[in-house]
Amino acid sequence: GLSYHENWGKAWHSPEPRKEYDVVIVGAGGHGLATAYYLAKVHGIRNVAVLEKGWLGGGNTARNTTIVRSNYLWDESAQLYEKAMQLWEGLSQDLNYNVMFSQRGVMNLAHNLQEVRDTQRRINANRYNGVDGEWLTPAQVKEIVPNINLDSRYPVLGGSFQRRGGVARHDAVAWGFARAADRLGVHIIQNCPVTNIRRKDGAVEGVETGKGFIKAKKVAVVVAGHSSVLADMAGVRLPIESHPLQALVSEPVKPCIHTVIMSNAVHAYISQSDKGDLVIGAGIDQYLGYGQRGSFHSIEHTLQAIVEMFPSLSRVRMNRQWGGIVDVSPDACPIISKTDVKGLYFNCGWGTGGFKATPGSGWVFAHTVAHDEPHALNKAFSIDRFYSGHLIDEHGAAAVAH
Ligand code: FAD
Ligand code: PYC
Repeated sequence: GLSYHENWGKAWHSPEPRKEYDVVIVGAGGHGLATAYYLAKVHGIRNVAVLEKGWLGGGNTARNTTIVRSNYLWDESAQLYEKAMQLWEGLSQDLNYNVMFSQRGVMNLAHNLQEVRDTQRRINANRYNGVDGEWLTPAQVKEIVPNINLDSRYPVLGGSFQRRGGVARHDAVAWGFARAADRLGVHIIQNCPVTNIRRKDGAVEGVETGKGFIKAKKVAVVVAGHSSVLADMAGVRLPIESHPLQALVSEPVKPCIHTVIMSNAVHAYISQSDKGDLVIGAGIDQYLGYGQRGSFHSIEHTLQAIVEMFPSLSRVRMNRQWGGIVDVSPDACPIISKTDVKGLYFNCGWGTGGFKATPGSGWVFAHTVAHDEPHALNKAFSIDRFYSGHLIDEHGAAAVAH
């Protein structure tokens, strides 16, 4: 069908690496590519390479359930995720690439009285921060999601609703940022694993890779589940644990779920893709590991909950299941930070919830790398909070069981 389009140009080039760059970004997920794009576009730094051990966008960017929202509890995180939301709202135009951002709303269900109180508190905090949110009674939940069973083993007592939340097409986000960064002169180099970070006199010198040594004035690491592995190469310790997180999709069915529904208590969330697949995700697998798969009992538990809440889905067949490796920090918040090694920066700890942050993460990380100082929006997310004790506990708003 596409045979008449054989002269299509490549979306991005695959250059041989230069000997030296101003900035080397490790990891071509959405966050690394967004960082490269904003470095080039906003800060005019174009002698940049993004090094990827596999194919671009093949990590968690390709494996997530694409939920986008900004309804976090504390001021610091609400403002950071809200910046990302505002960037999402203009992203397809900015990149000239359709990232299929669909603001179909995100609902977080409450199943017990404590969850009702916590959720209502969060809605109030959100509104103070200019983040939209409203409380839904069970009847209002049913109006938006007619096929939900409110009276199962997990009774629905209400929920929050962020109407500006929704989903985006994960691959398109990586591809859109990659193409736009490439057009600004950024080198994107795939199949190029970083195997060591060289330092001299307390400063970064460059990276050893599968394609040889590459010198760099600055090295910015954005490798999600492999963050502590890369940190170890530079003698830096990060308070990060790597866990599998699983998701699965069904065969396509006719439209039956028109918003995103999340339930922390039952460890399940569900939406429906434009193609018709039901996209379902689980809580994290409790063990640590780097295998991009998970254990059967986690998804079995999730599907039990989904079927209790949506009995009409009990006969739908599941097509595919997979796992990604998420980088979980002690307060369920990211680390976007300089390190004690001059010229070395880390952006990690997004855990189960970094897809929604992709443009905002790139925006503030590019600023941090360009100025060697955090942006006002990521100042509170520096690594030193684990020494000062100024943690930002977002386990509740993370909305995925940890
Ligand atoms: P990645 O896309 O993983 O990119 C990191 C890249 O670094 C990878 O491509 C990897 O190959 C590369 N890399 C690693 N080591 C090296 C090396 N040594 N050299 C070179 N490259 C290297 N978040 C949400 O907001 N909403 C959701 O609905 C959601 N659902 C999720 C569901 C699942 C099942 C999973 C696994 C995650 C989910 N997340 C969600 C979390 C989200 O996917 C991540 O936080 C986010 O995608 C991280 O983006 P990234 O660009 O940092 O990571
Ligand atoms: O952070 O909203 C989220 C999320 C949903 C599924 C996984 N993470």
